[in-house]
Amino acid sequence: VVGKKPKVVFVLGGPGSGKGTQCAKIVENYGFVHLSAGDLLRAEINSGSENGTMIQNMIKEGKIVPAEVTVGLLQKAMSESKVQKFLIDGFPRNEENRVIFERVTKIDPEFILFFHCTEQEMEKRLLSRNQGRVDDNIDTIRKRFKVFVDSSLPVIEYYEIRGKVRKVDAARPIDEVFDSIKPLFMPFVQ
Ligand code: UP5
Ligand code: MG
Repeated sequence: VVGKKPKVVFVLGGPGSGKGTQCAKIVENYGFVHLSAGDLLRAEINSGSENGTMIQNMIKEGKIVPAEVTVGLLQKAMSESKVQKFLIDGFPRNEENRVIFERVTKIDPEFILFFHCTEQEMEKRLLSRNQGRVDDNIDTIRKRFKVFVDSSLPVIEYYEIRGKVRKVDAARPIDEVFDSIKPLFMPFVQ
């Protein structure tokens, strides 16, 4: 639709901090569209795409897939959506992700929803998730934590300096976390 610039909230936080869980609740209550970069990459593996094997190997090692691939999937999903309010979950994960997304889409996020949680709690959650994810084993979980600290926290710092980060204590029960983020989405109620 002409003149309808998409509104984007980036949802970031360590592996198992509860990004997907809270996004589902935001969708129900505030009419956003949830785009999990990880889910889009896993769907790409299952579709038998030529990038599938490469993506699968990166996820198994907890590494970040090249930005062109992820940004391409996000752009496609955004262009196919009628609603233009997006929660982009688990992205951007590094500087390269951030820069390429900005260059390709020209979108400046409304804010960054940052779920803060201890590694001990996140590890416990991931090890008891039992959804058959190839990266939910202790070896890969440790690698994911390291990549988060080394590559993703600097992106959060980038936005922090620009006053865009809304930090949430994600170590609390699901409903308490959700109650604390509701006020952030009130401005988006039509
Ligand atoms: N749970 C949730 N909230 C809870 C709470 N408050 N109290 C108690 N339990 C809670 O939650 C995880 C588990 O904890 C669930 O069982 C839930 O019930 C429970 P979830 O909401 O799934 O957490 P989430 O933060 O979404 O965890 P996820 O494992 O999805 O985070 P990751 O960031 O690790 O995974 P993602 O899918 O984003 O990425 C996976 C991989 O894909 C990456 O490692 C990378 O290899 C690749 N990737 C890229 O390369 N580029 C990208 O842009 C994105 C991904
Ligand atoms: Mg998730």
